[in-house]
Amino acid sequence: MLQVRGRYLLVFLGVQLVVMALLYHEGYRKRVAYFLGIFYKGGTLTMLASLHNASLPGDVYANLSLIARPPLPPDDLPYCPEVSPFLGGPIRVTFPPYLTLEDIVRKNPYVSKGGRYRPPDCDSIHKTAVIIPHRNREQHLKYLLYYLHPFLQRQQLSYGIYIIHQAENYIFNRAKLLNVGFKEAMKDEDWDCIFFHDVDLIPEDDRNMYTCDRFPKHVAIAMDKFGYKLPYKTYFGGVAALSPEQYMKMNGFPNNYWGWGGEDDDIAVRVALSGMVISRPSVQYGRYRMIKHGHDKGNEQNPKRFNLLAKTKRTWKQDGMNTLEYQLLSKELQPLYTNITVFIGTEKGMQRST
Ligand code: UDH
Ligand code: MN
Repeated sequence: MLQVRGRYLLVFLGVQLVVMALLYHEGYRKRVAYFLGIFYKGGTLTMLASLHNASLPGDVYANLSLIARPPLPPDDLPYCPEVSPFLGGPIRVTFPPYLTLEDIVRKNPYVSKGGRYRPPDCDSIHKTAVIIPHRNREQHLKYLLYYLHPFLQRQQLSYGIYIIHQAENYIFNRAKLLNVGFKEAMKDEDWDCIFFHDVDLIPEDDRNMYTCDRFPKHVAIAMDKFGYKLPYKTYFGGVAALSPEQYMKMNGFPNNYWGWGGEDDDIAVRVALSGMVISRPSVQYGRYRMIKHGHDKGNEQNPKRFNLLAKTKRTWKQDGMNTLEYQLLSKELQPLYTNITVFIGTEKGMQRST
C-alpha cells in the first residue's frame, strides 16, 4: 500500500517538474512566478481572507495583513491580476478618537519613507501619485492617511502620497498648490496618474479605482454632504484624476484663484476648452464622506471667482503650468507621506506678504 502511494507521488512530482521545466525553458519566468503566485494567493491566504472578512465587514484593514512577500526574487514577481483579490467593496468610515500617526505607521508595514508603496507580492502596472493641498488640517490629514493607505494597497497600486503645504498665512490657493504638487511629484517618478485630493474626503468603496481614464476623471461624484449625488452637472471638485498628458493638454490648473471657490469650475471649463470631456466612476463607487468642518481662516470666499470664470476662455493658455512660479521651502520624506512646503506668493506676485 505504502509502496503504491509512493509511486503515485513520484509520478505526480515528475509531471510537475516537467511542466515547470518546460515553462521555464521557454524563458517565461513571469509565467512560472504567476503559477507560484496563484498557488500562494489562491490557497491558504484567500481562505484566511474570507474568514477574516466575514468577521469584520467593511474594515479597510481587514485583508491587509494577508498581503505578504512571496519567496521570489523581486524581478520574478508576477504581474498583478486585472482585478485585485484584496478588494472588499464598501468601507465603513469612522473616526477613532485616539488614533495617532504611529498607529497608522504600524498598521502599514509595507509603506516606505515618503509615503511610497509597491505591492510586495506582484508587479503593478499602475503608478499613481496622490496630491493633497494642505494648511492647518492636521486632524483631517491623519484620518485620510488612515483610510487612504490601506485603500490603495487593496487596489494593488504602486503609489506615493504628497502633502502640499502652503507656507505663511496669506489667502489659501488650492489650485496653485495642486500645480506645485504635480510639478514636484513628476520630478520623483514617472507617475502615470495623478489624483488631486482634498484632505477631508474619505472614499467609501474600494472598487473606486485610483487609476486614470481616457479622459480627465472627476471622482468624488457622490459626497455625503451633497446627498450622495452631483450638486450640478459640471462639478469637478473634491477628488479628480488626470494623466500627465491630460493635465498638460489643459495647461494644468489656474494659479490666480485666491480664496474659496471657483477654481474647480475653472478646471472643468479647461477640460472642455482643451477638447476633452469629463469621465466619472459609477455612482455606486464614487462615494465619499467629508469630515465635517467650518470655514477656514485665510480661505474666505473669493469675490472675484465669477469674474475670473467668465474669462477662462481667454486666459487658460496664459495662466497655468506654463506660468507657475513658487519657492520650494522644504521637501521631507515623512513615514506616511512626502511633505512639500511651498511659498506660492500672493495675488500681487512672489514678494513676501510680511
Ligand atoms: N484646505 C486646507 N486648509 C485650508 C483651506 C483648505 O488644507 O485652510 C484644503 C483642504 O485639502 C480642503 C480643500 O483645501 O479639503 C478644499 O477646501 P474646503 O474643504 O474648505 O472646501 P469645501 O468645499 O468648503 O469643503 C466648504 C466650506 C465650509 C462650509 C462649512 C459649513 N458647514
Ligand atoms: Mn471640505
